Amino acid sequence: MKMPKINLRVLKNQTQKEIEKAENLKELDEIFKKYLGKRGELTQVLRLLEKLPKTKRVKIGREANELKNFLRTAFDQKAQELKEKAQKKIEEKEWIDITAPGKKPVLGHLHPLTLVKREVEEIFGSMGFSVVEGPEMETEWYNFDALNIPQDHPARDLWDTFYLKNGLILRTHTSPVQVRYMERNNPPFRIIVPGNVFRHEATDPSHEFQLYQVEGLMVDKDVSVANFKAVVGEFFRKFFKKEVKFRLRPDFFPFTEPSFDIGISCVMCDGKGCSVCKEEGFLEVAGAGMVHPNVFKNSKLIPKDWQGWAFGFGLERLAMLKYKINDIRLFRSGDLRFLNQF
Ligand code: FA5
Repeated sequence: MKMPKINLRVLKNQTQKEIEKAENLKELDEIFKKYLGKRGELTQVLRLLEKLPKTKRVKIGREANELKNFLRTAFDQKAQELKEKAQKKIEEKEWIDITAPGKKPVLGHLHPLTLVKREVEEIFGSMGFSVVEGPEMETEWYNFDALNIPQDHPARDLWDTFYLKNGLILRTHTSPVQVRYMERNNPPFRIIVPGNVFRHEATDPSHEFQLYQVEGLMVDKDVSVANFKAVVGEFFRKFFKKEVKFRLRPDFFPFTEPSFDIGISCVMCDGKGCSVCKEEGFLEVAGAGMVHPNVFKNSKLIPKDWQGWAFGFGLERLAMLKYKINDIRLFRSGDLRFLNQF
């Protein structure tokens, strides 16, 4: 049989070059198969050996086996090298410096009105007031009639009302909850009612069409304006953390008699007069008064048996004074430059 010409040196050079060029383990495996696999070029040579005459067989056999061992070592070394390279790449990509300071997760924070609402609840809570809630969609009965505001009474014009298609309205104040609560609970009691109210009003630095109010109601056998002043004074002291100048002025609300509004010395201008307090030096923060006998009647309580006072604070106005905010519209603007300061 005529043997094909075998040039082991050429085979060696060629294999070495290809091994050298392999970029990854897959490529290297292909090269291994090409030369040392079942049908690999060197494997073929080894298979043909037995067909050679003995003299040649020994010589070529030794050389071919030496080449096989040499190439195996070369493949192993290259495989090791590629594995290390791949590992290094992964490490570079996934390297973690466990001594580096951690990244703080960005946590949200509470809205300034929520902060103020919670603080108001806590302060009144410390004076024995419970927190009560009522519906934002309200009947005209609770929002007006039960509060001594009959259909044709001009006082209805005090609050510009949003009327809903379902026959209800968006409550214009938190006072309807006074009646809702008194219908179901026997005095004595003290409650506050924080909640959203809605008014079809034009906005300006101190007016919004959606605002938060906190209603307060205290009913007992012998409750007076003096009690009211003491409680409100204590609230202001705790809320502003200092002695605060405030004034009660006669006002009119159909559901209180007498009625007054509460104004606080404007912190923006120190009482000198500015756009927030409309040049008055005082900012109106609440309406208040002694509960009207008709409201007791409409709440199924006997007026001569009970006395009570009530107030309705504007929560935004309190927050404006506390944090020196000069425009009420900022609260619901969603402007993060404003909100992130709290
Ligand atoms: C009332 O809403 C009465 N229900 C308050 C009350 C309760 C009186 C119990 C007597 C007894 P008034 O409309 O004045 O009253 O609103 C009360 C407070 O809400 C105001 O003093 C003010 O602080 C705030 N407020 C009212 N309207 C607005 C508005 N458009 N924007 C911002 N704050 C407002």
